[in-house]
Amino acid sequence: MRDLSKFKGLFSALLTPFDGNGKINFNSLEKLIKFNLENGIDGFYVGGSTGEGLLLSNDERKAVYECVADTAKGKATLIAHVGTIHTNDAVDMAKRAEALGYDAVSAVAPYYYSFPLEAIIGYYNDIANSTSLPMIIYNFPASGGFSLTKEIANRLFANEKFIGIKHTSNDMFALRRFKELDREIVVYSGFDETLLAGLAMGADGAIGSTYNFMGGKFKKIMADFNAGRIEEAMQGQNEADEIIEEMIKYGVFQCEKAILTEFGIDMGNCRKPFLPISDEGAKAMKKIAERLMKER
Ligand code: MN9
Repeated sequence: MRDLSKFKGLFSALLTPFDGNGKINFNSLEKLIKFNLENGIDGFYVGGSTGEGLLLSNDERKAVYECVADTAKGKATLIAHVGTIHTNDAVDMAKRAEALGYDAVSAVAPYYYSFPLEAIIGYYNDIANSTSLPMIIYNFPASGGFSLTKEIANRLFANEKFIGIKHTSNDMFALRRFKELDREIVVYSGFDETLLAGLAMGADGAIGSTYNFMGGKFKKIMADFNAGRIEEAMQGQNEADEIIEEMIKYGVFQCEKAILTEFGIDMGNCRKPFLPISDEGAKAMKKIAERLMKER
């Protein structure tokens, strides 16, 4: 039986900063990783939706893995998101993550072609069997139509390499059912705005984008929940949700970059076809950043 303790806790879905020419800004990336570590983040989920992983080339994705490993290895648990539409590319990235000393790999289901279930199961097993690393399924039904069920999960988890699910869905019923698979796995709450609900339904941890700048606030929500201080946890969740509600209006990743830039980490824009943040959005995020800085 594998020890899953290092996979529990609060994980930042790490953002990818870009410079004025649209290239990855490794200087800012390093600062962002260190900032997250200072805030007590337990681990990093690298190159996922938040990291614009699907807008990076394979070489860029590997370069980001490397920067994270150089800065945070031994200080936090590292999960490399290697998901893509192309199995061989995902395998290639998983091998790189293994060589860099990552703790696990993760992948979103292959998208666009509405692949049949057997193809999706084949993709996951091909990636999982290509390295010695454990595999975490990235269940994100809104991204491409594939929705993991307990029955499908039981088939995948017959392979011992599979250890967890990042559940980016507000279907809390499904989250709970995943905790009742034939063996113990880690389940992550994937939407920050419903972290507390996820915890109440048995999530072992959370992977999310807003932890890049509100890690401390969410660590407290988790600690309050674990100590049975539900009112306090609810208050913390509500404070975070007021901010997330504003961010959703203007584009979540753009807003996160704007807030962190206000904090002094130059994050740049998101990659096209994402649009740059609107002036109105930038103003709203400046206010939020000022408030958060005062709280610190
Ligand atoms: O990785 C993120 N998921 C997506 C987790 O962006 C699809 C979340 O952290 C959201 O950004 C966040 C805001 O909706 O919950």
